[in-house]
Amino acid sequence: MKLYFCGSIRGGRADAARYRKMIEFLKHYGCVLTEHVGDAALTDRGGDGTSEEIWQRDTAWLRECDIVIAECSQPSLGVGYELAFAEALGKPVYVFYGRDDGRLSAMVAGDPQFFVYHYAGEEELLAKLKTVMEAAQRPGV
Ligand code: 6IA
Repeated sequence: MKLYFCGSIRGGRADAARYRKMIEFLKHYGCVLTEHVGDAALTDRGGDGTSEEIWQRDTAWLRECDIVIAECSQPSLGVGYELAFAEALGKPVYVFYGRDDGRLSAMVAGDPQFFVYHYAGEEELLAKLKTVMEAAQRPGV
């Protein structure tokens, strides 16, 4: 299975360690195309490559992937764009949000095509991620 993980880069790196934990967990289920999103060395300046190169590569990976998993606690224009792009391609999209503040964008929280999961703490996050991935692995899902 090819997984596309979305997390904030230029939107802010406050949750980078959480992305890394999610990516390490997701690697048990397949190939995470966007492993760099959890890279501790990656700052909100966005790393190497021009924006055009990043867009070309990431949209190619979105076309190629089987499933999209996004951590949306830190608002990010790029993640919002990726979610809409994935939806237009008909990809299954799973969104995780770790705050209980009702501030997840209505354009994500209200999209009937997205599967949105709220969680409190890492243990609950990983338990919900496990449920999602086990279901995604079943034939016909
Ligand atoms: O607007 P943001 O930068 O917060 O958008 C973050 C989202 O856009 C992530 O889910 C990524 O998939 C994508 N994205 C943004 N910047 C990059 C990037 N920069 N590389 C890959 N995807 C990106 C350079 C990273 C470097 C390690 C090569």
